[in-house]
Amino acid sequence: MQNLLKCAVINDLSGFGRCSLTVALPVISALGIQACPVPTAILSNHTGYDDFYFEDYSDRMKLYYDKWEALNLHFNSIYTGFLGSEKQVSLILDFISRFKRDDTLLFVDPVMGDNGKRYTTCDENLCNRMRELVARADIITPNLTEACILSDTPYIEDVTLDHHDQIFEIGEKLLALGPKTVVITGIRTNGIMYNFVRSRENDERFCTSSPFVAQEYCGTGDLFASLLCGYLTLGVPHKEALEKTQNILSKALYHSHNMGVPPLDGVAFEPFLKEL
Ligand code: PXL
Repeated sequence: MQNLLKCAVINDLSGFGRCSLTVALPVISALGIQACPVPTAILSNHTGYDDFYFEDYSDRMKLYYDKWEALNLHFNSIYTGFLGSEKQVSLILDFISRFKRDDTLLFVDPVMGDNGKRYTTCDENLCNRMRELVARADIITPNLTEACILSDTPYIEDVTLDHHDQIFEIGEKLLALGPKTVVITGIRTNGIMYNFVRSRENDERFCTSSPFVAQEYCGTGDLFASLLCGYLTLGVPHKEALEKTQNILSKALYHSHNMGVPPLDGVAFEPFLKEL
């Protein structure tokens, strides 16, 4: 009983379009970890579609996790993703003060935007307050858009190899905000996808790479973060966890592309759950 791992997943529930909780829960469960959701918002479908129903869950979250505190729950990891409002930063900091122990991994995916643009639900105040959460994290996994917002750097449109030093500098700025490890994800350069890692742990600074798979899919960042969070919760070291994450992600992307899955519908990861 003692050894069973638990991960609290603070993210939105989007009914259609694989992202956030509909990705995190199956992936983390398939890795043998109990996945415990705290919804931040409920949507009919993610915000990439032309229209969606959106209900902010901020006013209910405390009522929800108060009961968890009464049950004296603690978690081996806390994974935060999409936030429905700025107020949720305070709620998550409160959640951390109640449920994080010294050995709990705090994994923050600062979901704010993509392709140089903020998501429609993410205003400037939310972006600013996201830094408070980032400061507390063991690991953050921004894409380039989010890394630029957090570090107050202009977005780099078409990344070439010449930009790579600049991206490591952005990683340095993000590390200075307080997290222990920064992974800037999904940097496409000349047909290769790179992840840039900068960590206080062993003073690490390295890139991982994998071939770009023909098509970009919504929710790719969520699949990446869910896999990585799961492997790190299991105690897999950074580099190996990233390799395992990238391996499954590439297979799921190839499969989605081959099956003609519409990019908005997200990465079809389901056939690969049994490989985890
Ligand atoms: O995949 C990031 C994400 C998460 N949650 C919601 C989103 C998006 C991206 O569009 O709309 C609701």
